[in-house]
Formats: sequence, structure tokens, C-alpha cells
Amino acid sequence: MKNGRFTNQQKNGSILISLLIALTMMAILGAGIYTLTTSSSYSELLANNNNNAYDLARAGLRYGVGLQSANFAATTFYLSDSNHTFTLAINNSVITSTGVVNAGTFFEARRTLVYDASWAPQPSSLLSFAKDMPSFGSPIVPNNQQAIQTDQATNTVNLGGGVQDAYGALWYQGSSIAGFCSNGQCSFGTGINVFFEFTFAEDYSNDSTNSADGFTFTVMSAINNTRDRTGGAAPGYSAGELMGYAGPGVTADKLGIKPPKLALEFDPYPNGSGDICSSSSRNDANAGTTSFKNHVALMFWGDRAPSGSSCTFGGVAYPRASFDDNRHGAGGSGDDPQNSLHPASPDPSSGYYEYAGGRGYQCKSSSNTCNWLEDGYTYSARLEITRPTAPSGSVYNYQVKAWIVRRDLAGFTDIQTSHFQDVMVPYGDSTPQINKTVSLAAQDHDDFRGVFLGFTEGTGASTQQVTLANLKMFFPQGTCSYAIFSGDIASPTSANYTVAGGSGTISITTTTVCPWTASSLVPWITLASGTDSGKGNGSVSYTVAANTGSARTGTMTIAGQTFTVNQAAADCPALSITTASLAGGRENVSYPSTTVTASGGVTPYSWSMSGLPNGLSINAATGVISGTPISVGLFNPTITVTDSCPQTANRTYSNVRIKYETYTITNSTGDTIYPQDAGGSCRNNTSISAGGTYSIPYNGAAVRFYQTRGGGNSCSGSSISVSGANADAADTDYNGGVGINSSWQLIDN
Ligand SMILES: [Ca+2]
Ligand SMILES: [Ca+2]
Ligand SMILES: [Ca+2]
Repeated sequence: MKNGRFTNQQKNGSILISLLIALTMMAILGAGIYTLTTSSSYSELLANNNNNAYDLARAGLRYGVGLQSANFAATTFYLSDSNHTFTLAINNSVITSTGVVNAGTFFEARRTLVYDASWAPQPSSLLSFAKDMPSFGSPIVPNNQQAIQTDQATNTVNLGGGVQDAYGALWYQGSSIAGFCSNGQCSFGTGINVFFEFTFAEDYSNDSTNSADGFTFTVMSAINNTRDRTGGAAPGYSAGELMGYAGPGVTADKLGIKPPKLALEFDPYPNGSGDICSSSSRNDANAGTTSFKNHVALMFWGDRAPSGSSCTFGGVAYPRASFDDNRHGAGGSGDDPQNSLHPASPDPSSGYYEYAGGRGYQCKSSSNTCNWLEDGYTYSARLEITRPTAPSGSVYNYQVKAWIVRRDLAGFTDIQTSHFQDVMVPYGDSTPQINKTVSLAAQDHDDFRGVFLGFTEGTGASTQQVTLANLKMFFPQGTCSYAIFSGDIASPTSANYTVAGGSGTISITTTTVCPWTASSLVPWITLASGTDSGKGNGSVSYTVAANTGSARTGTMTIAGQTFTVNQAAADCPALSITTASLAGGRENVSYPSTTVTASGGVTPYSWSMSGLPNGLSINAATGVISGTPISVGLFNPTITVTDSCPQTANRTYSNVRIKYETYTITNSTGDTIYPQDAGGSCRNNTSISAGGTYSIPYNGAAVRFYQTRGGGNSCSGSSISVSGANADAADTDYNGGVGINSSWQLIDN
């Protein structure tokens, strides 16, 4: 960069840093995919200034990411010997960086980049051939190990090996915090950015059939597939067109790579539109003609249960399901996404790209004209998949972008080349050749939570030699989340132990690829061997040692969550609840305030209860039970007290009775009757006609009913039989029987 030097001097109150440092940070910092928006105002004559402004803004963005701070006041960083600056501000994790060249002059150029870092909390890193080649050391090559060869010295891969009728897959097999990968199974998270270079051997045939059949970069579900899977032709049959992505391979279920899966295919060989079981059935555009152009296309999978009988090879039946997996136009019914079709005119959203020049320029090492891709030159490919975190309606929309360039053809500048290879930041310097949204059903989206990533290839009657180099994969964010349980209790935060100590288990649930660790921060809590880390669901077993001193508290960190252990002191007196009984109550009448008491232990106490009548509660600090019962019956509440050691004591009270608020009497005598009030007089003007009812508010007194009412409100008569409701089992009648159905007096007990 011109004038690319900062000094360490203070100037105009701004902070000075070294641009060299900032640019170096571009390579080592970064914690997420960037949502970039750009704005610019510049003259076309000053495009170089604009590029410089863009890079200043980019450096600022990287620097801001490195700060890992939610907020950072707007600060201008500038070059000492010029008016070139970037201004950085972070507001609620949204980083805004503006690069300015020739600030304040007619030649000013200004670019602004904005990155929302709030959903990218996990620092991450790259997976690459450069540092992870040993993890690409074992290709899956069922029928010919020449098909895929890895070179651990040069960090390159050969696909094809120059052999016919072979196929295979090369999956990343390592473990890495980048992508939360475990034995090759990575968390798809919010997507992935991929860069690699590939070089095909020259094919200058008019119909591009000198070499076959191409390769794919594939992402396959690790939930539905194991890492030993590959597609490929049925044994003994020639169908390189399946590219190791479609077809049964040699797996027992004859399904090859099962959905969900997606691939970017690099197809340099035309195949027609025959039955999916037959060879030449990929629906490549212009197959069989000299108009065929090598193409790059997005592939998903075909129908899961295509109609028609099985495909039969050598007398063995194979499910048709895998045979159309890289057939253009297959899929698209039900939940199956559409495999990309050749568009009538160039259209990135079609998912299918062919270089307009097709065949007709100089091969690298011969005087012939070669087909695009197959010219002996090295091409660069870049793939960006954004995986949604939430559905859109009932589906999940994946955005897939791809760029394929031969650098000299694309006319890249050095800066564009640098950006193109930098997978830690979205690429925005040129329009992607492929930019397709594909909608996945919820189950497929979920089955993509864990994935294997790598390459597949296949050959038929022709052979191929493709060299892969310089792979880089960046996972913007793994989406690992963890829940812990103590038995059925979700998200427990603490447990109490007596002076004697004991043991406990906390279980963890998470996605299978997600790692976790557990640790104790105090020596008296120890984790059982082998339970201090894991991946996926698991559990942590711990032991609390006996306590010889005062009460103590220790914490464990389990899958990122803090769990507290409280243990009683060695000298805690025994704790007990001393309240012997609990009074009964009456429905809808305030319960007599009752204070439960305890002895022993170490105050303060903490009270809780279970099984009390509805409407009553206990004050945790004072032990006072209060409230108004709203239901009747017999209750057996248990009161629990916890002291500060801590230790607990329980006491259960049997048959605490809550009575009805009123009684309702039904006159079943056939005559009018008269109730006697508490004072012994017949109630003025109160009579109960035959069949009538009479509601008696509870007042604790017995109520009698008489046949007649004489002068002076005297009641007389005898033997009146009534029936009623709301008496409970403990109430008695005049004769000492249970209930009130058999006589004329109710006694509330
Ligand atoms: Ca070809
Ligand atoms: Ca093909
Ligand atoms: Ca194709």
C-alpha cells in the first residue's frame, strides 16, 4: 500500500498505531463472518484511492474484531505522513470502520465497512491443507487406491490418479476447535467459507471428453452418514459421471452418501439424459456436442424414492435413490431441493455456471485450444455457505455463493487475490458466478448440524488428473449450546451436602459434535476420572469430601455453567422442627397466623413447604404460615427448614383439616320446618318449605330444626329429618351418627 506506514506519535489527540500491525492482524485475528455493507463516494479516476480506502477500512474492521469488545468509542487511526485514516467505533458489538484516503482534499476517497459481531462470540481458526494435511491422509477409495492420492510433503491431493472406473472421497478426518470438529465431524454452525486451488490436466478435444469426469467439494450430513462413505458406480460398472457423489458406492445399504448433502461440482465431461440407472444420465447441457462447455454447479440430491424399479447391475438390485444425486434437474419435489439446471442465459441464482468462452483459448503447455478449466492452468475456487439460524416459515434458507477464477483471465489485482483467499472475511470484490438460495426442510436442516467435508471424484472409460492445493476452510461460528441437568431438574445451580460429604452427578446435553469440559475450583470437590470432558451428551460425576472445618462453598464449572456446592460445617448441632401440630382452617376464611419453629442448627433458617392447602404459604424467612384456604379436605403438609450450615430437617403434619364455609340443608320432610338460632329461639320469619334448602353460615354452633314455630318464637316439635351438603366426614348429627342425613341436628366438629 502506498504510504503504508504509521508512526507511534500522538497527533491531534488521535491514537497512532502501526498499519503494519493492523494489516498483520488481518491474518491472525477475526472471530466471525462479516456482514459487510459498503458505501463510497469517489471519482472513478481515483479508483486506486478507493481501493486504498477500502483496505484501510478493512484493516480497521480486523483491528476491531481483535479488540473483542462490545463498545469502543469512535477513534481515528491515521498515517503519520499523509491524510490517510481509518475511524473505528464499536456499538453493541456492531463494528463500523471507515477508511479515508486524502481526507479533506478534492481527492478524498472513503469506504465504510460494518460488521455485526454480536452473533460470533467464538474465536475460531482455519482448517487447511497447510497445517492439517495429516488429517486428510486416508482417502475412501473402495475399488482403486490410485483414485485419490494425498501428498503429505507438498500438501497437495491428486484426484483421478490416471485410472479408469475408479472413484472415492477424501474427508477431513481431524479434530479441531475450528468448526468444533471431532474425528472429522464438524459443526456446520452458521456456515463455512472455503477456498482451494485446482489444476486439471489439459483437455483440448472438441467435445471435452478426453478426460473424465470431474470432482466435487461436498458437505454431507454426519448425522446420517459415517465417514467411510462415498458414492460411486456399482461394482464392475462404468459410471464416472456419478463423481463419487452420487451412486451406491460399496456401502451395505447401497445408498452411497445419504441426504442431506450439498456439493459444488466441477464437471468437465458431458453426460446426456438417459435413465438415471444408465451411464450418461446427468443432464449436462449440450452433452454430445461441441457446444458443450465445462461447468460448475451446485448439487444437492435427487428424489429420495424415485419412481420405477431398482437399478440392476450384475443381477444385484440397487435402490434408485442415489443415482440421480448429481443429475441436473433431479430433486425438487417435496422436501428435496433442486439440483442446478443449465440456465437459458447466465444466472448466478440458477446454481449453474459455464464460462462464456467455453473452448477456444491457449492451453498452458501445448499449442492447442483448450476447454475452460481443462487448460493446464491453476484455478481458484471459493465457496461461501451461510447456514440460517432460524427458519423462514417452515423452511431453512441456505445461501450458497461460489466463485471460480483463473487469475489471469479474471484480471485480478494483487489485493483482490489476497481478498479472494482470505476465507475469514466474506469476499466482495467481484460478483459470484453462483449465488443460490436453497430451502431445506426442518429435518434436513437439523441433520446438517454435524457434517463431514471434503472432495469426491470419479472416472469411467476416460481418466483424469486433478491437483488440489491450498485448501482453507473457515467456520464463522460453531453453534454449540449446552444444557445441564441434575436428575430431572434443568439448569441446577447448587447442591447442599452434610458434613459427611457425598457424591453427585450432573448430566449434559448438547449436539454430538460439541465438546465440553468440567472442572472443580476447589480441592475438596473432585471429578471422577474420565468425566472432566467429553463431546455430545455426557455426565460429570463428582465427590464432595467430608468436612472437618466450618461451613464451606465451592464451585464447579460444567460445560461453561457454574455449579455451587454448599457443605455443612463440622460442628453443626442437629436441626429439628419443634412445632408439634398445625391448626385446621375454613374455606375462604383467613387462616390463623401460625409461626413454625425449629431448634438446633445455625440460624438464620430458611423455610419451605409442600402439600399445604391451596391458598396458604409459608414465609421463607420467618416461618409464618398465612393466607386463606380455597379448598377443603384433609391435608398432610410437609415443612422443611434449612439452616446456614447448611442442613435440612422436615416434619409432616397429618390430617390438617380445612372445613367448608357453609352448610346447605335440604328439607326432605314434606312439611315446612324452622331452624333454631344460636340463642335457642326459632328464627324470625325464617322457614324452609318442603323440599327447600337452607344455607347455614358456619359459626361453630349446632343448628336444630323444628316442626312448628309457636308464640314468642318458640320452636317445638321433634324428629325432623333433613339432608344436606357440605358436611364433612367429621361432622355428626344429634344422635352421634356421621353426617346430617339421618336427623334434625347438625353438629359441626
Ligand atoms: Ca473434458
Ligand atoms: Ca458430466
Ligand atoms: Ca454436471
